[in-house]
Amino acid sequence: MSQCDQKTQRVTLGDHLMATNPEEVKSLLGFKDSKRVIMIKAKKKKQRPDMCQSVCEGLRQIPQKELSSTYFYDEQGSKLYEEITRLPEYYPTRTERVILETIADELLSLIPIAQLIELGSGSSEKTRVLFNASHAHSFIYIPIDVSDTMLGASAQQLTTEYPDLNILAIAGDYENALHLLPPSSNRLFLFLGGTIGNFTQTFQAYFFTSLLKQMSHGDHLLIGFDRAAHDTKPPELIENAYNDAQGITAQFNLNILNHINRQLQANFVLEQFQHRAVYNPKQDQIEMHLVSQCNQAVTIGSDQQEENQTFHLAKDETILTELSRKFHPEQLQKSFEMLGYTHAKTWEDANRHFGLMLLKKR
Ligand code: SAH
Ligand code: AVI
Repeated sequence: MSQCDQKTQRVTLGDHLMATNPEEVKSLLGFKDSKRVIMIKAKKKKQRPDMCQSVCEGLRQIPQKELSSTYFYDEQGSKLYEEITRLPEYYPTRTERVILETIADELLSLIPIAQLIELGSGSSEKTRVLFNASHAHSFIYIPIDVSDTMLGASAQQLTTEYPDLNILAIAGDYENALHLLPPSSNRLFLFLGGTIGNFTQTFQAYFFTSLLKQMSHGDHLLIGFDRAAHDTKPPELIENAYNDAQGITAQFNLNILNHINRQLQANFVLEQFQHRAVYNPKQDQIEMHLVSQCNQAVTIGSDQQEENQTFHLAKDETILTELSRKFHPEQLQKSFEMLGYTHAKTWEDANRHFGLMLLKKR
């Protein structure tokens, strides 16, 4: 178990001792001794490409340039995503919330939760359904998110709304953060919003295999998934969710270029790109692109930097920014069983637009 020492603001996590930087914690969270929240930053455990390397590799790719959808989520990107979740066209968030509200009591009676760990927690908006349904907050809530400003602000807000809730907020990439989890049994891992759809099939298999290795007997995983088009879910419903009338999804898509410009001193001109999102019925996925409006060159890194790199885009050439895969529940269940998970239960809304799948370690 973790020991959160409020006075020293240090967190002991199994074998890892992470000393938080108190100034950083204070500025991110407005931390007060009375608050039961600790925020830590996950350090890189593995040698993974940094942002510059990943962006340059993606832009070098032939024939399809691409950027990791993780780079959507700077402060502005997280705010735009929150706006998306409230759009009339974007059905996944409100549908998932309805399912959560329906199943909350049943779920909490099935699992005696010691830790509630949320991957890609964002604003933790829907997680409140579970906080509201549980009478005493005897578990530790561990939100993990790469967007540290959103994570900090949400954790702070939660302490106000739920004064007896202990929160260990981990800022960083899922993979790095998972290595920092305090050992425990009876953990419920949450992966909501359909974010599993933003993983490629290969990464999905790799990621959930490593997660399973970390899970103990009695741990569960609850996955929110968006369903593929079917008899009562026309493809247009899915496509419209990514082409809203107010253009918020377009802003969200273009913001990835702003994030890269700022972080990597790049010079993307946003006006020279256009948002495109199409549903590919053969692959059951939304493919989101930025379409170059002219022949252009983009430089990553400033002139003063030795290692700057220039990339050329032809008119109408696209950069793939996101895949949002949609699922058939039976296939999704089978893919988890093949990895070694046991299927416990799947719930869906009345229209079968969205689902929640509960899995456990065999
Ligand atoms: N779970 C929330 C938010 C989904 S949006 C919901 O259901 O509404 C996806 C979230 O995952 C964002 O908050 C984003 O910052 C986070 N995220 C994206 N890539 C990540 C990564 N590699 N590691 C950790 N968090 C990530
Ligand atoms: C976070 N994720 C599940 C969203 C999705 O629907 O794939 C991100 C998003 N992209 C465009 N709109 C919303």
